Amino acid sequence: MTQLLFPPDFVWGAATAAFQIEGSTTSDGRTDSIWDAFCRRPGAIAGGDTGEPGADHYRRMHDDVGLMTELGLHAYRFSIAWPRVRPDGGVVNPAGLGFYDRLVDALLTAGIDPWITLYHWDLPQALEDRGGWANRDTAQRFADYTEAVIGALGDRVRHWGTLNEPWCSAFMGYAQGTHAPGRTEPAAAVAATHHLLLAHGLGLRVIRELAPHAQAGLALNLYPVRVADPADPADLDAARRIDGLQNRIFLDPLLRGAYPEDMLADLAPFALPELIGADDAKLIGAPLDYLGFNYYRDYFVTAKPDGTNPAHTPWVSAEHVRFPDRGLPRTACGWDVAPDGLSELLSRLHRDYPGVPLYITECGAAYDDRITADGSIADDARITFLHSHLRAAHTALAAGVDLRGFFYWSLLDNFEWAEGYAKRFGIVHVDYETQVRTPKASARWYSRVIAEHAVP
Ligand code: PNW
Repeated sequence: MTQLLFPPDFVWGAATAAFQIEGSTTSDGRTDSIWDAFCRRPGAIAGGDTGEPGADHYRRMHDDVGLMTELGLHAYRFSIAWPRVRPDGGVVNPAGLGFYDRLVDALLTAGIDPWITLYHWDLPQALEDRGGWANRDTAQRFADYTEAVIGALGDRVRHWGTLNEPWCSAFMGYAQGTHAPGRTEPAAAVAATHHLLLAHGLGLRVIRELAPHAQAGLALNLYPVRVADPADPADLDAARRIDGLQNRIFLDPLLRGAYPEDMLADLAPFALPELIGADDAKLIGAPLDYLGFNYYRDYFVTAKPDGTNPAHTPWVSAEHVRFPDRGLPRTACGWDVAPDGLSELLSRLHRDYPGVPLYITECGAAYDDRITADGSIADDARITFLHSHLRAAHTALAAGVDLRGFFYWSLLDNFEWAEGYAKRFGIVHVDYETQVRTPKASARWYSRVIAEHAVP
């Protein structure tokens, strides 16, 4: 049997996020985030699910680190809950910081490298009450929060990420309204985009000052965009717009120092040019030690109408674009399985944004896992997904792309945002009644890949 070998220093990890796994949403001084509030809105979350019980990780943290050790993970990417550290966005809460202090120590003792994301979507609701990400001041509040976290953990943690998927925060949260805070105001989404990028820049400056030896970056969600009819100028324009709104509006200011001209023009009616302060571009474009990106699927786009007309979309200034069905296999989330897109995306980043080491900070799939009579979970579909995406990553490596690591999403089944607990992404199954953890077949498979530095 042939094997695809990965470099010996390639980082193999798994990822989670605070609100999705922790539970204990009122413990030790934590107050509401926008997700706690959004979960109370009737109809917002499938099944009426909330952040309780999560995977009860707040109370089972030590067992979960034990699980990571069993799987042989090199690195664990997790996020810190802002409303634990600065409840209501206000003064620092040592009890909330204490949890992460113990988690970091447990990981270091186990020889697992902590990769901390500062913002994975749980803005304190009190800051949303003052305008949320549509308010420029929230970026400064993020810098204050970053200062508290780096002050407490910066001596031990080597890898930091400011934001996770600012596209989701801005466009699903403030335009489409399917994510917290559930607003449907396109101009607020555009403002949120800029203020999130500014928060990244201000947070990065704090990290550079307080932890000069740390590696810092962030995680974008990037998608290759494929055009339905390359001979149709309207379809080509649709692809340009979606690529701009999803990928370039973040990549360009971060890695080239300025928003793309076409996005500035498309979003002029939403006042993007006016939002940009004198020093913003420099802050946002400060050098990164790595670029993380989350890969789930590609997009297939057309400008041809399909008879639908959604009231709210995340696609500000591209509301007419449609995503037709190509008949590809899909995950339980209805997302097309498109591993080729991963190697393409890696090659594009290498070509268009050279010089920055790349990490796949999330990649994974939800499937309707079934527990068999003997208690095992034979999630063959997830293994196939993982296998094909790791092959794609290897293809890019072989082509010379500077890819340094891969984090599976997710370590544990967890709260899948608007989909609630119904969608399971874990390589470890969680029984939400008993909180019993059961590694799925995919966990065993991934564990062997890590041990052998190779994909069969
Ligand atoms: C990412 N969408 O979220 C997040 O970083 C994770 O927290 C999440 O659990 C994972 O991917 C799986 O979904 C997304 O509907 C959630 O387009 C939803 C979408 C995209 C990304």
